[in-house]
Amino acid sequence: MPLTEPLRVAWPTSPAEEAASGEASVLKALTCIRSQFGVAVITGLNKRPSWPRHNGAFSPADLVSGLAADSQGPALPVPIHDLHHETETALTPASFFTRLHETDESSLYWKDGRLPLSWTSESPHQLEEAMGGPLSPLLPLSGGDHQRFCPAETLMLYAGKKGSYTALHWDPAASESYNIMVHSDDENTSAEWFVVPTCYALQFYERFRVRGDLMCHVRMFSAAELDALPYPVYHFHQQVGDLVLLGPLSWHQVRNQGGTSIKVSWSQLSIASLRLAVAFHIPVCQRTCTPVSYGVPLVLMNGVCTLTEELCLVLSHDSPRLKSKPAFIHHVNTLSTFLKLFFRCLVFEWSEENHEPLIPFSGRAHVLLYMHVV
Ligand SMILES: O=C(O)CCC(=O)C(=O)O
Repeated sequence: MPLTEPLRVAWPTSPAEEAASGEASVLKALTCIRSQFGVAVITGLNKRPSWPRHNGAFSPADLVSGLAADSQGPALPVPIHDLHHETETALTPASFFTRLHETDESSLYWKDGRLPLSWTSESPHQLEEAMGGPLSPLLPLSGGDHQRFCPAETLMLYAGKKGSYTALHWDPAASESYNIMVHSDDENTSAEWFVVPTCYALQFYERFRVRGDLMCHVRMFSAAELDALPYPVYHFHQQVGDLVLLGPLSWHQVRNQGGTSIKVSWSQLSIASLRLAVAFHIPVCQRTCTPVSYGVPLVLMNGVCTLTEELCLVLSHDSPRLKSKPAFIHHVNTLSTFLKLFFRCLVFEWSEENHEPLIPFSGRAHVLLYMHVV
């Protein structure tokens, strides 16, 4: 099938337009990935007035000085992938960027890196400035991100240029992926994405897992191979200011083009993620012994406990936070979904095929919880 374009949502350029249509734009993108299981790109966020611009914000120099401030001295060496030689080497952030600037093409890739606190944690941080207001539900642990029940750090940095790439993979726990390019050297710099969307993720997995290389993040597929598949595969270029949103279980590969770019990625666990994780991802991960099968049951168990406590509080104190009727109904529906999904995890763990419990709590706790819930 021919390669397909994602939904592109151009972000409004003025504060007045943003106030009028920003929320609707975010909803459109989220509906695309959560209900239609497509791929969305919100473009032009670097043109927002609130996009951080001070002292070359988000530039390589800003990254180097931010990390140096965090380590209260010169920035420490970080692991850099040399994709050509299939090795990993330790370089200081400054020497990594010097090496990149020496050539037009480099297989050195700083991937899955740590971000400076000034970008992601200090208040107000740069990512918050870049993606505040109507965009803030898309930030980690915001909006409908159920990772809040078992917080895990998912923010990651990608810095590289032409010659570097991330091979095809899907993100853990059927989480949604968010990725924003925050810096590029020039207008010829981009990242080329190929995405197999949610609906065909399992089909794709079944077709290629015989080769055994999907889970290892090592295989780059050619455009022709993906084009020949009997279902749509998304193909697009991400430029500075573009935020890519992928639905749960989307397989994706990324190739950097042109000069140096810096991207920031994170993930969210929506209800759709949890449903798909329980139905598909956990069984697949258990077959391949991937530890990700532990995370989702933990999120569900903590979620059941927290949502129940919150509900008790509302019922006993008429808490102002959840007083309004739609919010209350939403809360009850969420708890009910969490309970059903947690049940499914318990049943799965105790089924004939799985004699050994794989989730990290004791059999007794399973049974007590099961009794409590019933
Ligand atoms: O930009 C890249 O190289 C990979 C990004 C990625 O895999 C992600 O954001 O999930």
